[in-house]
Amino acid sequence: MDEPQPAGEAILDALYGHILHGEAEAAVERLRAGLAAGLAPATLLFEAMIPALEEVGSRFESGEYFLPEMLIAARAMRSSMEIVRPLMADGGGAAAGTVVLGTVAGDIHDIGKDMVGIMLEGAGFRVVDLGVNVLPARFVEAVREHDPVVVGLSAFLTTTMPQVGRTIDALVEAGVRQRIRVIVGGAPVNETFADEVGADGYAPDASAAVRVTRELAARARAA
Ligand code: B1M
Repeated sequence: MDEPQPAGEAILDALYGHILHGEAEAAVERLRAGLAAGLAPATLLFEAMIPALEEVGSRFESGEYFLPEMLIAARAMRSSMEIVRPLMADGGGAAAGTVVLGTVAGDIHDIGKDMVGIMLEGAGFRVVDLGVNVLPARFVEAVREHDPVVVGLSAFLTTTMPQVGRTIDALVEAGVRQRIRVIVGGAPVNETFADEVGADGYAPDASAAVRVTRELAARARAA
């Protein structure tokens, strides 16, 4: 006979399954049940929601999932993130400085970028989120408008990675590059790529993004 699972683990398993299968309403219901049972928002996010999307990616890669499955899983993730976001982003304002954040041109993935935004807000940064498919000129405009300490660029496709370099080039050409620090991230991006395109920092995930952004902001203040 199977061992009975502790309530928290059963909730995490169910939430994982609902996101994996794109069952948005059931996912939200399980998420609420998890919170009511005392599970931390970060536990629900990092131990159920994100692993589920990782599995979606693996199934897409192996041909078991197609675009519709990926879309409905993303929709279930989004609905769940709407609940988690206010619980995690309670850093209380702009004390740490402003970060302009966006997914580069040609790329419409935003779940990972949004998570970085949530964590940065939670760490006390004011986040100006430009959304997805952001043209280099829009980043330049946002730097002029919001005077950020750090600009964060996300790219999730190998085909959109070159847009990271183009965006940094546009910041240089517009004469605003020296006022800001640039951090880059997204699944196909790595440290070597970040160095090649002239970024100041790279982070593999949202919590590392907070650490690196803090370091970059501290360096900017000391300069
Ligand atoms: Co897309 N997609 N997708 N997709 N999708 C990937 C990225 C892919 C890896 C799937 C796969 O094949 N395994 C693959 C890219 C392959 C590649 O180029 N290397 C892929 C593909 C091919 C595509 C299409 C081309 C499919 C098609 O049309 N044939 C298409 C492209 C559309 C476009 O952008 N032009 C496409 C479309 C979509 C959907 C619309 C269906 C949907 C997006 C929904 C949305 O975002 N609103 C989708 C999804 C859901 C995925 C997967 C399954 C999940 C992405 C995700 O949200 N992951 C993804 C596979 C995967 O990632 N396993 C995949 C969870 C998220 C928490 O992780 O995004 O890595 P991640 O973010 C992390 C880090 O990267 C980091 O922190 C985040 C949190 O920890 N990070 C930063 C992110 N930004 C950062 C910025 C920083 C620092 C760290 O500093 C500023």
